[in-house]
Amino acid sequence: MTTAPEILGTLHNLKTVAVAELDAVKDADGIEAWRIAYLGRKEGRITMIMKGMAALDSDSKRTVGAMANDVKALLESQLEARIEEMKSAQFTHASQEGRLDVTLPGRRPALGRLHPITQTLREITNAFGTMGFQIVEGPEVETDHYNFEMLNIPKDHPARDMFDTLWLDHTNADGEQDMLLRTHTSPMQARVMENTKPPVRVVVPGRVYRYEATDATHEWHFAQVEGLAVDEGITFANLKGTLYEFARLVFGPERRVRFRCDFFPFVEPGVDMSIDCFNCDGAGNVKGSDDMCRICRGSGWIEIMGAGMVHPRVLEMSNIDPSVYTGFAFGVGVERIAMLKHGIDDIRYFYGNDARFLRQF
Ligand code: FA5
Repeated sequence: MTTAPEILGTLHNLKTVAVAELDAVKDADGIEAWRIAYLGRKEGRITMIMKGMAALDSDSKRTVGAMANDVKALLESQLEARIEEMKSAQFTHASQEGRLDVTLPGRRPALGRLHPITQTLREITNAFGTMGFQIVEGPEVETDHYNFEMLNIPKDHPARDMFDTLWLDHTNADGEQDMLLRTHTSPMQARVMENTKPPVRVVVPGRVYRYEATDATHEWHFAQVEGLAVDEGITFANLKGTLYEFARLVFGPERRVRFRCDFFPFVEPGVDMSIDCFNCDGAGNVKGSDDMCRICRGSGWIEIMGAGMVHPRVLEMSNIDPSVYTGFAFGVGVERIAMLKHGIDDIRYFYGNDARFLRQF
């Protein structure tokens, strides 16, 4: 945990470095990059420092908070001054060359933004980051071995039907198709366990693919965040505690959460976790009518992830002794989280490339 004197030291250094960097900035792009790095509302250095104060006692919070606000105000005023300075330098330069027509309307530069799914993905990984999970990434083109076999789904196992797979045109020595577009981020469970000795605590964000018909809550490609924790003495209580904290961080304390038994061959026991439907507030029907809510299909709940205790067989296959270690795993659907957070009633908006939709985030 970071202490108050450490945070004060960081703020002090940050002020000096930030002002020096701002002086060295040469153009509008540099100014914007500097602004995002230091004053960005989501992940700027000042914001991150303020977030880090949460664990301090109230006296320290007051002292550190006051200094953080002072530094923020100073950086904001320095930024304004630097922008004015650059504008007047530009004006002098251009008018000296006789090229500046001050009567022309200004041209507003088009600023890009992060896709709402990228934003949500970062929010999810940040939430698990606060609980000590590291981020790792894996390949989207996977082998049958990692996507299925290492997850306790051998060839011809009926559980393969749970995942409508997009196979690649590639065969092994026996003439069997052996490469695919990963149907979930779970293959990274085995890849991580093979290469890391417990304790393991990782989250794996990434894109997955399924040969599936699309509807309001299903896409054929979507994003998942896998989670895996393996250590001595990990229990189902740890899984529930972690996922409750995740729901609290991402949705706030008022959202209701439900766990139900579910089957995944790579966990035992397995569950799915749902959150009450944002569209009908969990009622199952459209407010003031008997019409069924089309988002939760009348159930009042939206499933956001599968989870469970890592199956001993999966640990064993990755050379981890199940008599010593236990673990939990989960796989969150990112689009479903974004829909819940923003009240979006059709998943297909995310990939329709309509700028009017995307501009809202
Ligand atoms: C899995 O993919 C498992 N790998 C999850 C898991 C991981 C279970 C670790 C146990 C341990 P499932 O097929 O239910 O499970 O997908 C997980 C989540 O992805 C779902 O809860 C849902 O939020 C999302 N999801 C599934 N299919 C789609 C789809 N077609 N479009 C959008 N999101 C989807």
